[in-house]
Amino acid sequence: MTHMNYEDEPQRSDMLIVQGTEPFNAEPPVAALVEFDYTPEDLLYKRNHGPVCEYPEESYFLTVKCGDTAVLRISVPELRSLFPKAQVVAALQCAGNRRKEMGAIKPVSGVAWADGVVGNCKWSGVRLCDLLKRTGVSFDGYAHVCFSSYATLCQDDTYYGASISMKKAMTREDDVLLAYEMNDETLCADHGGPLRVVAPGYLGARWVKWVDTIVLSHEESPNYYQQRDYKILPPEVDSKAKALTLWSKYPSMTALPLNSVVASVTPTSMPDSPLFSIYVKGYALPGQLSGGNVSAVEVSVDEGASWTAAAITYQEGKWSWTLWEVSIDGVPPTGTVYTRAKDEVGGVQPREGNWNLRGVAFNAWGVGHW
Ligand SMILES: Nc1nc2c(c(=O)[nH]1)N[C@H]1C(S)=C(S)[C@@H](COP(=O)(O)O)O[C@H]1N2
Ligand SMILES: [Mo]
Repeated sequence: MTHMNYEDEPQRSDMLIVQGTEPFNAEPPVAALVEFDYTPEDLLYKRNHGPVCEYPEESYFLTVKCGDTAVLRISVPELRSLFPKAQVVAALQCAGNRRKEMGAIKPVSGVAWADGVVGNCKWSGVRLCDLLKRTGVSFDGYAHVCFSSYATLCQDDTYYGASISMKKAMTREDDVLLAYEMNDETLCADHGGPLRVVAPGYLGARWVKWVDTIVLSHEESPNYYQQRDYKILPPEVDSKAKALTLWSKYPSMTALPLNSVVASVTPTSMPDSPLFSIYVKGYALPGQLSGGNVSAVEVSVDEGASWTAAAITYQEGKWSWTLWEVSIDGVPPTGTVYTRAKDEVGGVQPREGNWNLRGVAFNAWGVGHW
């Protein structure tokens, strides 16, 4: 393996739970995470497959290619000045969110993330469709847009890469951006600055950080992280050896499923009663393929026999997360609360999540204890 240099890592907040330092992988405690509509940088998870480096914006260039032919080379300051600034509020989520819970069913391979590898931010930058139109090339026949970052080394390939369909890229309402700002501030190195892909509705792995090359292609990105990872293998594939010949047979993941999570449960005693009251808070995420955001979050203290609607306290547009809270009176001193999200197109979060080797896309009912 190539030697990777971890000497230039940025300063990081001590509010994160560190899962690994080389590469740096960390997530916030989920109770703190849901206190903010827009996740502050200090509380946004950091997920890396290699070192993080700071690059000056002035000398950071993006190259767009059709196949092998470069058709545009543009700096980040030029992207800022030559294109209208587009803005989208979108949740960023790692496919491995809740992996620890899936791993309790049967061991899985990957960072044992709890439920904090998600955040909701305001992203600003250039619309990918505006940039691609500016190249003047005909997109006919190119089915995929591949993003690469050659800037830093990574664990499993010579560069980090991913792709999305040309359709996703060119659908204006899908709001795919090349972002240079997060929450109205210059995008920092940890989150992909000077330039990263923002692909609302798609798993984090496609949001390529430090993007420096875009290739219009007939094929998906050949990169390891598009072809050999971030796929849902069937449950009988329970070892890396079995997976080896199967990766190419399964589709690359795009969207993550409808989900909800309990972030905190606060019990209080009730006057003149042996019973308690609980105050429950959490987040929910849309099942992003369906095209509808979360329409309701319900909680149950009797294993799903009856459900109470939670109040939605924050949701914004098509791609944001949903924050919710609810109080339930008359519960025993200890217990378990479950949650399920519903969406605008009739989807309901399932009771069980499907186990898979890489521990991705876990969306069983949310669960909390008091
Ligand atoms: N160049 C590069 N881009 C990357 C990654 C990476 O390791 N290198 N990790 C991906 C994964 S798996 C996720 S979940 C998100 C994490 O983004 P964040 O660190 O800004 O939270 O970035 C994606 N983009
Ligand atoms: Mo991820």
